[in-house]
Amino acid sequence: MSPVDFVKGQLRFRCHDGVLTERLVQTPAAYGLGRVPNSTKPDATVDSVCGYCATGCSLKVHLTEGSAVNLSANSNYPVNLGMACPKGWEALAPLAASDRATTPLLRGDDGKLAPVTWGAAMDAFCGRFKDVQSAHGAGSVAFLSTGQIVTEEMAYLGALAKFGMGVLHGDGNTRQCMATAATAYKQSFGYDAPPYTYQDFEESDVLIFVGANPCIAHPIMWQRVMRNQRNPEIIVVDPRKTETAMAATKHLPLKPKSDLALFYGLAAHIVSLGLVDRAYIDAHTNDYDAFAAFLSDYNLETAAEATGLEVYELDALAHMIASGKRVSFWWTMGVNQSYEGTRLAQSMINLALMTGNMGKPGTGANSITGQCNAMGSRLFSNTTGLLGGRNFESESDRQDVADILDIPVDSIPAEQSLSYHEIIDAIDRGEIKGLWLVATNTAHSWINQKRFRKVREKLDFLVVQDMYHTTESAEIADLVLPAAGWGEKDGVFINSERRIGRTRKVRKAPGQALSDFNIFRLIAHHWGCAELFKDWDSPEAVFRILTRLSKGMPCDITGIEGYADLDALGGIQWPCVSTPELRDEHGEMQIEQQRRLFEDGQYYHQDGRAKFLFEAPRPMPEPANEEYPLILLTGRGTSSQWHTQTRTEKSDVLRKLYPKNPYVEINRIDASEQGITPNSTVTISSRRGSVEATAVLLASVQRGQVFMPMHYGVTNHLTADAFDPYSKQPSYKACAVKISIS
Ligand SMILES: Nc1nc2c(c(=O)[nH]1)N[C@H]1C(S)=C(S)[C@@H](COP(=O)(O)OP(=O)(O)OC[C@H]3O[C@@H](n4cnc5c(=O)[nH]c(N)nc54)[C@H](O)[C@@H]3O)O[C@H]1N2
Ligand SMILES: Nc1nc2c(c(=O)[nH]1)N[C@H]1C(S)=C(S)[C@@H](COP(=O)(O)OP(=O)(O)OC[C@H]3O[C@@H](n4cnc5c(=O)[nH]c(N)nc54)[C@H](O)[C@@H]3O)O[C@H]1N2
Ligand code: SF4
Ligand SMILES: [Mo]
Repeated sequence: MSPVDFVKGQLRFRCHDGVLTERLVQTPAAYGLGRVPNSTKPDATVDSVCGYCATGCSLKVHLTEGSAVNLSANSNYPVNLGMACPKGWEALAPLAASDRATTPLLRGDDGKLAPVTWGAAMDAFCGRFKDVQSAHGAGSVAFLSTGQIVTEEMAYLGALAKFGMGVLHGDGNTRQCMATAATAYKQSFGYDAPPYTYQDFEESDVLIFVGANPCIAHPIMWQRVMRNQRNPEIIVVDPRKTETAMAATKHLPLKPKSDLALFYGLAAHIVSLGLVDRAYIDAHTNDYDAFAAFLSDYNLETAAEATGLEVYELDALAHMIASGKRVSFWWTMGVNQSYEGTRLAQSMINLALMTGNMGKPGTGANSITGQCNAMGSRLFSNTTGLLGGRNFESESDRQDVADILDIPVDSIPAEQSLSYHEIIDAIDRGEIKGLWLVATNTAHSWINQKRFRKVREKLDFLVVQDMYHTTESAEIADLVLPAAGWGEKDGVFINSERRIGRTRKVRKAPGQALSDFNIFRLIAHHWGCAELFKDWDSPEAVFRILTRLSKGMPCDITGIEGYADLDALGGIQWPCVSTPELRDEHGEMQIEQQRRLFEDGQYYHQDGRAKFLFEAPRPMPEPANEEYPLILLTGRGTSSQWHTQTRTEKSDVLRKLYPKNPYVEINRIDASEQGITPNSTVTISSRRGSVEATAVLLASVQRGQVFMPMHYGVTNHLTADAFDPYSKQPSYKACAVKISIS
């Protein structure tokens, strides 16, 4: 089962059990990338944060006559220390693709999308959406945004839609991704605040990865783990033996969705051993006694029963958590994308609190973020929370925002937005008739596609704002607005460790494509609400407005005066409060490059304490049964594929590093019992539909389970729309399916 590496041409591959993945440590030479041909020797370089994942690596972009010709990994940035993954190395390739949207496209009477001018596109956008609003009310137009545009654009979109256009409901694709972590932190800590800094990967003695596959999804974070000199225990809790599980010191292949029972059992055992940190609990938390009482129903046996793991393994893990010097929990989508994700995230937060593993180097209950700017969207997208982590329902919050932005307070809606799936439900009920998608490909990534496609038919007008006119969503739009992508515009991203970093325009967008920022300005003008945004005339001007909006909030960044500060320091983590001590006599910032939260044990609830939250585990919404005997897991396939593949499929190099066609990983014994042979075509069916994929037979998936990457459109034709009741995040990771030979 150990991986095999081999080199083919200039490419170095890693092969896991018959499946090609790619090498994780990158040097330009290993890939034949990052080499600048002599003819295009750069005359300048600029640093820009990568536009894919939330690691937030800095790339050094090589310029000739002001335009990007190549790039390399920045060795002088505290995040990636000279490393980048294949997507980063190939970040420029998708910009040159032939299917870039270069003019607005409007669906004509013949039912076809045809090029129109920006003027005609604006007439259609404003005319059609205003018609919908006058017929069905202001709330009948909604938007769905993203974690992949710069923070300044996100804020502009949210402010334009909600304050300028009277739109009541808008959410982001971060609902699919980070809503659970955000909700869990808010409830436990009083604010959505991932506490860690990447240095913690290197300073921990016990790292517990839960439902996270950083080897594939966050390869450079994984490299940071590999730099840890403390000989750490690395525990991976995942039903599959992932690339990360293979590289760990211990893999716990639990049954899908049994994590909550696992962590309650571990917590109960730690209590029974008397290994809790009572001093920390008493000084910094609330509701521990109720939690301890709740735990009386749990123990290692109940955990072993639920998870299928052995009591002795769990006992060892409980001792490691309770006695390890520096213990850290790291979770990603195996936790967040669950019908009980919020309580599950909090079950790890509880363990960290009760063992005093918070606020110290190498500790923490740490959610790893997904997209390059998911963290920006959590603070500033103005979707389900008011700008800066405020609440729409709070009169004083609305007044604060109105004062800072100098806009009438009654232009700010007093109600909370519907979340993503509630917006889809409202379309289904005929209450929302206009939808605007910005930088997200709902017609591939959203759960239960068959339903989404049906619901789409109920919309009077669908606008898709994207870099490409070929995405599944653009193809079913009434109007396509051509957008510039990463590398074609300026702004900031906020990475997983709360680091605000700059990304830059290093190329001109093709044809008439405009940055999202300029599209929003154009819409404000045509809609007739430009007056509200008179000061929002450049990304940096908006960044300064955002710093004002952060004042007094936990994410306070009033100390950052402009982009130059971010350049000078290699990005800056929030908070960064303006104080007299922040700068020396030359005006230079005196601030640590790596900062974690809660070092003083002060949380953001009014009384400064964190809260224990817990609830009994519930059964899986769609368990396997006789007709559908297998549990389908979904997630990331390789580090060369990004989501719905609109960008990564445009690179010749990346395309060589992943399978072209959809595939399903099946346990070898299950397959042989059904007569399924390697690489044959099989039909996978759920209660919602049937799709075909190539069978890949592995021992790394357990019996009774199969795995399909989300990168192929077919996967979400199978998934079942179940949601966490608190975070409203979809439970993408488990539904019941059957497989037959095609
Ligand atoms: N089954 C299953 N489904 C899943 C998941 C899973 O694990 N399993 N994961 C979920 C998660 S965590 C996520 S985050 C979502 C991701 O789902 P999506 O957000 O839908 O996926 P992307 O392919 O990243 O879509 C981004 C779109 O924005 C466009 N774009 C890129 N940059 C820009 C820009 O600067 N401006 C504009 N206007 N457009 C731009 C791209 O071309 C692309 O069409 O998928 C979710 N879906
Ligand atoms: N190459 C690449 N990198 C990416 C992305 C990408 O598309 N491609 N997307 C980015 C984004 S937006 C995100 S959100 C992250 C996602 O990053 P990850 O969450 O690390 O990736 P996933 O593969 O979606 O899910 C992680 C693991 O959860 C496991 N899992 C499924 N069910 C359960 C369960 O019940 N319990 C436990 N413990 N584990 C379970 C799956 O087997 C899977 O290995 O990656 C980011 N990085
Ligand atoms: S790890 Fe993430 S941020 Fe770093 S180069 Fe790869 S995709 Fe970009
Ligand atoms: Mo995500």
